[in-house]
Amino acid sequence: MRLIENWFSERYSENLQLSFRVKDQLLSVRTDFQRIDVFDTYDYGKLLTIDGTVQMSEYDEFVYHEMITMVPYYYVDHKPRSALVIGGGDGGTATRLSQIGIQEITNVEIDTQVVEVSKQFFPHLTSVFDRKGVNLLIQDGIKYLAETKQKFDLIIIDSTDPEGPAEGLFSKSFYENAKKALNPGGVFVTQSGSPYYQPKAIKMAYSGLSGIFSHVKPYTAFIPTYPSGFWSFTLATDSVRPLESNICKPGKYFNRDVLNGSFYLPQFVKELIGI
Ligand code: AG3
Repeated sequence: MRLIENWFSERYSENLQLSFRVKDQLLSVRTDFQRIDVFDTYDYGKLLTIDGTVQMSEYDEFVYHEMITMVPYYYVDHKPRSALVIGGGDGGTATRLSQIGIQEITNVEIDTQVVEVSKQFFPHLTSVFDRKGVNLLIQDGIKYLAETKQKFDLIIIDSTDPEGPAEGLFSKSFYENAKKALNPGGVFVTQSGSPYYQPKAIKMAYSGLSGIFSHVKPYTAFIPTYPSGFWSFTLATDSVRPLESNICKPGKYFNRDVLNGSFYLPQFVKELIGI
């Protein structure tokens, strides 16, 4: 990754980019799948990027990781015990799952280097992989879901953008396999990109999941280091229980109001997905 006068920039379009002033470039490695970089930034601490796109910063990872775990947690129609994470080799998603009381976690990451790099720079997030009940598998999540006989209460897709290795994680056949691997009353959730800069991602997730699950509900969060700062997730399930949001424990971003409010979509997002 090129550093111009100690700034790392993620390019959103021909005409817009977000730049972080960088104290130091801590690592740059080309793996079998992608290029991984780690920067030490002034405003957001350590920053993990893949193919020039921000995956996680030390100071705002809590938003993404709380929202991708805690929201679906409260939608499972029983107390969730088991979860499958596809992607998420940085450990952030598995860490939050473990904190909210899910002990049986299978985490399938395609690129062993994502885990190795994260162990080096974000050990507080990867230590979950050493915990009893947490099973880290280095393999292709698409193949894993097509073949597994196991069933889970939660399936979480913590992927990169739907280009390159992650593209198949937004396909209908993948969603069908996910449904087969869910326990009754279980919940599927995928990150589905920035409605401003990646309208394709939320459209693919919404339309693909709609044919397969009876309830498909996109929700959003504010994540400063991601394109436009406005981010979407798409949740899918076959059974919605009345939410007992009065029992929900707040995180640092997540709370009872966020649980309900994040599902209220701006008009342009509704129109994007045709609802
Ligand atoms: N995975 C979703 C990151 C997508 C960011 N896209 C971008 N910056 N263009 C995050 C992995 C964190 N566990």
